[in-house]
Amino acid sequence: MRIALLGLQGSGKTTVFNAVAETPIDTQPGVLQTETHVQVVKVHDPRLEACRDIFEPKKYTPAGLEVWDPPGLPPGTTEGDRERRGRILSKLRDADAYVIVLRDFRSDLYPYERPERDPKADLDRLIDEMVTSDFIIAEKRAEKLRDSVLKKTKTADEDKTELSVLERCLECFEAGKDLAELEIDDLTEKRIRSYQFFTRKPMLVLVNGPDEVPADFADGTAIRMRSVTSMDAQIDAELNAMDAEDRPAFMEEFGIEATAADRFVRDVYSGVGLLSFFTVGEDEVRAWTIRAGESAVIAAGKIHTDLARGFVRAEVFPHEDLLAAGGMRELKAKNGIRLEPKDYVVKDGDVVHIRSAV
Ligand SMILES: Nc1nc2c(ncn2[C@@H]2O[C@H](COP(=O)(O)OP(=O)(O)O)[C@@H](O)[C@H]2O)c(=O)[nH]1
Ligand SMILES: [Mg+2]
Repeated sequence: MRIALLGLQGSGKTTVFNAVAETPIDTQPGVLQTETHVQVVKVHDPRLEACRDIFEPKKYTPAGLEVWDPPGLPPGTTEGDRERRGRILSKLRDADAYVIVLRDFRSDLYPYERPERDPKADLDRLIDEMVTSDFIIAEKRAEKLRDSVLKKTKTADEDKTELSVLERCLECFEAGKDLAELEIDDLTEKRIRSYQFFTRKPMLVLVNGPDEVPADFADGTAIRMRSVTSMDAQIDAELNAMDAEDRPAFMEEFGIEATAADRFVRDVYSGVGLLSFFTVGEDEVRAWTIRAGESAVIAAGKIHTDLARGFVRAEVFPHEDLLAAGGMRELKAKNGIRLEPKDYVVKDGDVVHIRSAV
């Protein structure tokens, strides 16, 4: 899962990144960021730790979310700003979900920007940016396809189908509707996936500043936000930079119930609709991330594409059963392992071992 932080310059993305990253990076506020920082944030999971205690495996691998911290979107309208914005947005398209970081503190860092906070206005502006960007991509492609259909080129039939899908998307944009609401079949879904539309992907809001945000903060926006949370990233980044043994006292003082990384993972899992399944054994105990509702063959593909290709059956059991039995042998003796077909819907906390013919 690739989660991109998305926001205006100076909204605090890099500070949020440093609050959740295992190894914080050195930054200079106000210096133009050119690279995208990437780190995997581990999913701390007591259920997996309990499995580890049973096997004492050679290798222990928690699930991870890949977090991207790209340069911020420049607010200006100059040609240079437009180009930079286009470049950043096009790179961001490859992410699977977005956490929109909004500035909820006063800042004089960028003199051409409004120094007062107005996170709602910034959110509307970012959404507008994404919808416009999606619209342009759809419109450009549609134009090409119309041309091809008209000229009855070799691919005209295929192009006609693709065009009809795009036209539905364009209608959606024009009506100011969320592309996520568009109901399409799996085949059509595959077709439009290649466009990497922002507005078809899960979006979460993170309001960065000292105040709590009301739950209805993002109500009525043009794109539905899957969740809204707040973070005082400056404080959380400081906390994350501390030695682990100094953290609890600091957390207590500031009333922080869990580390920023844990809260971030929790929000992304629930907002995007993710779950973890496990593979266990003496060699490795490991967690994997999939979307709720995904099947055993998709789970197999996460482990290795060969396992999906040669999928025969999945051996499945809830990890709780393993913990209760105390070991694999005991679980087998109780007939606690089920065999499931390709379309079995994997549950959160399932242990899944794939039998494959390849
Ligand atoms: N007061 C306050 N300042 C913050 C907060 N988060 C970030 N900043 C400051 O805002 C500036 C820009 O932050 P940065 O993370 O570099 O923003 P980015 O451009 O979105 O990556 C820095 O000077 C940060 O110290 C916050 O929660 N409160
Ligand atoms: Mg930054």
